[in-house]
Amino acid sequence: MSEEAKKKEYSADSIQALEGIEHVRMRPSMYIGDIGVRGLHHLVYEVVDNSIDEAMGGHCDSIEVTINEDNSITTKDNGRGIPVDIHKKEGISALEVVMTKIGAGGKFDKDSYKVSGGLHGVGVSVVNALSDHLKASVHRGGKIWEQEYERGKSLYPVKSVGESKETGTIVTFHPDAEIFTQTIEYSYETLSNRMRELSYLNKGVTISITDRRQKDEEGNFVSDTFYSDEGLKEFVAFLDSNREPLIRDVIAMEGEKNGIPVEIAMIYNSSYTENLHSYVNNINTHEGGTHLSGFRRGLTSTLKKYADSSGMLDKVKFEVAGDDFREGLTAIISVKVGEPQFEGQTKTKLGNREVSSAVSQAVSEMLTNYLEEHPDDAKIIVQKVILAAQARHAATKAREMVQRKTVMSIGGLPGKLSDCSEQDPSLCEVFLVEGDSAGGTAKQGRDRNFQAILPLRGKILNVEKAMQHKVFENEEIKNIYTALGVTIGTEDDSKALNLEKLRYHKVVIMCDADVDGSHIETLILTFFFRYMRELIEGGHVFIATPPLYLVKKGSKKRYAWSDKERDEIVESFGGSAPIQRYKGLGEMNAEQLWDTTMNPEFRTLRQVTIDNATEADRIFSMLMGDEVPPRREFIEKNAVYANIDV
Ligand code: 0RA
Repeated sequence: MSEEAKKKEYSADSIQALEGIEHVRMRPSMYIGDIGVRGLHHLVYEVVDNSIDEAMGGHCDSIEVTINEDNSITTKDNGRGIPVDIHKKEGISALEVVMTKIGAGGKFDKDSYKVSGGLHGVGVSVVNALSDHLKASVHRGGKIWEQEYERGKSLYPVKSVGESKETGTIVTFHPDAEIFTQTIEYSYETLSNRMRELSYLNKGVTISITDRRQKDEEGNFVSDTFYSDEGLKEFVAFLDSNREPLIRDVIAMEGEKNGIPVEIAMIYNSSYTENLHSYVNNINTHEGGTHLSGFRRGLTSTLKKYADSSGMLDKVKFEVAGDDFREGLTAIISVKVGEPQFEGQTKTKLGNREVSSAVSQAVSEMLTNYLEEHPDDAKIIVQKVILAAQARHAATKAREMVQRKTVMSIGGLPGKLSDCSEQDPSLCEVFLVEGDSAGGTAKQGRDRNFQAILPLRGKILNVEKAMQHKVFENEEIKNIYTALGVTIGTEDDSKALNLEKLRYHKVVIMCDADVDGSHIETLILTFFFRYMRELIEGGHVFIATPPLYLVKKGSKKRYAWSDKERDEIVESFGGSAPIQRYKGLGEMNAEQLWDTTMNPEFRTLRQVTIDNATEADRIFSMLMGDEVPPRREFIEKNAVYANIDV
C-alpha cells in the first residue's frame, strides 16, 4: 500500500471511529439502556465485565473498584493488561482501538476467552464516549502505558510512563454530565450489591469496592471486599440466611452439558415462596427463558419420578403439579452462553433453545444423586411437595372467588373504594391509604376526576409468612385485586398476573411518615413483590411522600420533608418559628394533604422498581420473616425500602 493510500485509509477509519462516538453520544440509550441512574451504573458494570472476562479466562483474580470524591470511578485488575502493540489493521496502539472504536469490544481474539458479560456487550469504548474524561493505564511487558481521552477522543498517543513488574489494567472515568443530565452521583449500595453478586457468580475472584466520599466511625473509607470459595452454593445460603432450611445442605452442581457451562445451587426452606434467580453470562435474566424452563422441567420430572417410586404418593388423592415442587425452593441457575439471544420486554429473557435440555439434564443428574445419597432429606422434600399440593387445591378455590368477583366488577367494586370519574386507566390513580380516618381526609382532598381512594384497615396480612390460600382469602387483599381490576392465572402460568383490565396506571401507597407507617408500607410492598410483581415491573407502583413538618410564621408557611429542610426554613424565617410535626396523615387537613402529597404539580412520588431482584427478595425475607434480630438491626440501619426504590 502506498503512503498516500495508507493515509487515506487511516483517516477514513478515524472518521468512522468519530461517527461511532458521535452516535453513542447522540443515542446513548441504544448502548446502555437509559441515561438515568441505571445507565450511569451500567458504565461501571461494563468496565468491570471486561476484568471479569480476564478472570474467566484464568488471567485475573483481583478486581478493585473505587468511587472517587468527584464521582469518577477507578477500576483496577491484575489481568494481562489491554494489549498496547500497534494494531495491524488500524495502525495505532491496540489500547487506542479498544478505547475509541465503537464495536471493537476489545475482542479481536475471539477464542482467547469465552463470553463477555455486559448486558449490551458494548465494550469500554462506549464508557469512554460517555465520559468527559477517561484515563487508561496498562501494566504489561515490563512497562506502564498510558492514554487519556475526552468524550471518547484520545488526547495524545499511547505513551510509556514507567516500569512495572506487574500486569493489569487501571481505568478511571468520569461520567459526562452533558449525557447524564439527571445525576452523576453513584450509589455505593447499588455498586456493592452488584460486586457481591459478581463474586458469587465468579468464585475465586476477590472483588473489593471503596467509597472515597464516605468514612466509617473509625475514619476509614467505606469499603467491602467480596470473595467466594464455593460460588452459587454460598450465594443460595446468603439469600436464605433469614429463612429456616428444611434440608441439611445446599444442593449444588457445576459442569458442562453439551458444551454449555452450567452451575446450579438450590435448597428448600420452610417458607411458602418460590425464589428462583437465573443468570446468563453474569447477567440477571429477570424474565427467565430457556435455562429456567429447563431447570423447572428437570426438577419436576426428577422429583416426580422419585416420589412415585418411593410410594409416598400412593395415598395422595389430588394431582401434584409443577408449582408444588417449587414451594419453599430457593435456587440459582447460572449458564455461560457464547452467543446469547436475549428477548422479552427488558431483553432479559434467554431465547437459545439448546440451553433448555442442557440445564434440564444437569438438574436431573444432580438431584438424582442427592436424593439417592440423602434419603432423609428426600423424604422431607416429598412431604413438603405433598403439603404444597394440598394447600394449592385450597388456594385454587379461594383464588376462583377473587377472580369471579373481579369479573363481575360492575357493582362488584369494594364498598370502601371511592372511585374516580375518569374512565381512561392511563389517566387514573388510586391511593392505598392506611386507616379509615386518613382515608377520609384523602377522599376530601383528592381530585375526584382522576384520583380514587382505597382505605386499608390497619396492618395488612404479612404474605411472607402466609400460605397462598390465606392470602387470597384476606379481605384487604381481595379488595386490592378487585379495585385494581387485575386477575390471576393464565393458561400456562397459574400465578401470572393479568394486567389488561388494570383500572389505574398509577397505584400510590400513602402511609404515615413514621415507624408504623413504614411497616405498613413494607407489608403492602411485600404483597406487591410476591403477588403482583408485574405491576412493579410495569412501573405502576409509587410511594407518596407526606411532609414531616409545617413551619409557620405570620402568614408565611412552608412544609419540610427532612430535619435539614426544617432547619433551613426556620433559618430563612429569621431563626425562630413555630413548628408543627405531623405524626400522621390524619393530622393534616384535606387541603394540606392535597397541597403537599397528592397534587401532581407539587408532590413527589417515588417510583418503586426492582433494581436487584435477589437483594429485594432477601430484604423482604428479612423484614417479614421469623428472625427478629436481623430485622431490627436492618431497620435501624436503613430506610425500610433502601434497595427497592430509585
Ligand atoms: C483485549 C485483548 C486482551 C485483553 C483485553 C482486551 C483486556 C481488556 C480489559 C479491560 C479491563 N481490563 C482488561 N483486561 C484485558 C487479550 C490480551 C492478551 O492476549 O494478552
